[in-house]
Order: sequence, then structure tokens, then C-alpha cells
Amino acid sequence: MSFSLHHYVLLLVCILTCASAVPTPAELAPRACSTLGPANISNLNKTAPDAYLNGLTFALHRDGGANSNTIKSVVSFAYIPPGATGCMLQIDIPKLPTRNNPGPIASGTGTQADVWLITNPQRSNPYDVNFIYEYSWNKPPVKNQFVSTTIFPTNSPTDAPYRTFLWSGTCQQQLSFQFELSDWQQGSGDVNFFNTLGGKIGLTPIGFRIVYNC
Ligand SMILES: *[C@@H]1O[C@H](CO)[C@@H](O)[C@H](O)[C@H]1NC(C)=O
Ligand SMILES: CC(=O)N[C@H]1CO[C@H](CO)[C@@H](O)[C@@H]1O
Repeated sequence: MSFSLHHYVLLLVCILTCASAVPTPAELAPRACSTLGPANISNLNKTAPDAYLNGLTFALHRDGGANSNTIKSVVSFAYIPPGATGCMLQIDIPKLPTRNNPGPIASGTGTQADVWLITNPQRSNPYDVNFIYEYSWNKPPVKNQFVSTTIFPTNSPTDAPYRTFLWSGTCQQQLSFQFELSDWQQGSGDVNFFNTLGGKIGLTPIGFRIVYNC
């Protein structure tokens, strides 16, 4: 009786210790990435050159010809947690049309945009939720690095969703990217949509997000 109890205890100990040495399915499953939508999108607007236009509307415009951009946008992410690793900027344009974008989001023949990582000014508290993005046409951000280009679709319906990474690099508490229509293009271009990748309920996600901790 005591002999079989002894074996039972040994077996139980082995189940507990041996099981802990084998990875559980939860440990083997790929870790889900964390994502974050923009905190603010600043429109740099040549016809309102001193205005701070912060919201979540992404807008670009060029009239056509050399140096003809009149609207650029700075997409800013805040509150990226300390210790976050492997930050990536993702663009996510769903198959159009959607309920909130019943028509095309872009028009013209010059809808390729250049993407720049910018250097935000140092802040005493980088997690301050009340800071204002003070960027305007006359006070543009400081460009750090050209990172990629992306072409906004001018058709609707589109054939397929468009989702790709435009940048990857070191996480910072705040990350901002400037978008402007590429100046080598001859044609005019216009892009305009409301970025809903911040978890806006009921709207089809469209726009930019930071993906990290994958
Ligand atoms: C740019 O400024 C003009 C003039 O104030 C305004 O009509 C237009 O809506 C603005 N566009 C954007 C995207 O800020
Ligand atoms: C200046 C401005 O519009 N700031 C906004 C930035 O985004 C946060 C979060 O969405 C808003 O609370 C601020 O009002």
C-alpha cells in the first residue's frame, strides 16, 4: 500500500517537473504583435501656413509640376511603451470602397508619396499626453531620414487591400513621419482620408499604425 503510494507520488512529481521542461502550446505559439494608431496627424498647409492643424485627417496635395506641393502631413505616434522593441510603420488601405470611404481616397496622376522619419524636439516628459504637435507649413519638422515611398490608389473599387511596412527601426516614446508627394512626378495629386487605425469603433480600419513587440 505504502509502496504503491510512493510510486504514485514519484509519478506525480515527474508529471509536474517533466511537464515544466516541455514547452506548452502557449509558449510555442507566435507572440501577437502590439499595435498603436496615430495620436495626431498634422497637416502642413501652404494656404494656412501658420496654422497648427492637428487631428486624424491624412491629407496630401500637389498642383503638378516642380515643387508644387501645397499640403503635407506628419503622422505622429505617442505613448509607445518603454521597452517596446522592433517598431515598424505599417500602412493599411482596405479594399475600397468602404462605408466611411465610399469613393476613392486619392486622385490625380502624382499620388506617390515620400516618407521621412523626423526628429521630434526633445521634451522634458516624453509621455506627456497634453503636448501639442506644433508643426505648420512655416514650421515644418526636422527631417531625419528618407525611409520609403508609397503610392495611394486613385481607383475605387480597388482589387485588393494594400498593407505593407514603410519603415522599421528602434522604438522611441514618440515617432513621427512626414509624408509629401514625390516631387519628380509631373502630375497633380490629392490624397484625403480619416485615419481610423486608432480603434474607432464601427469604422473600417484605414491608415497608419505602429507595430511592435512581435
Ligand atoms: C488648408 O487651408 C485651407 C485654407 O484655410 C482650407 O480651406 C483647407 O481645408 C485646408 N486643408 C487642409 C487639409 O488642412
Ligand atoms: C493638438 C491636438 O489636436 N492634439 C490631439 C492629439 O491627439 C490626442 C489624442 O487623440 C488628442 O487628445 C489631442 O487633442
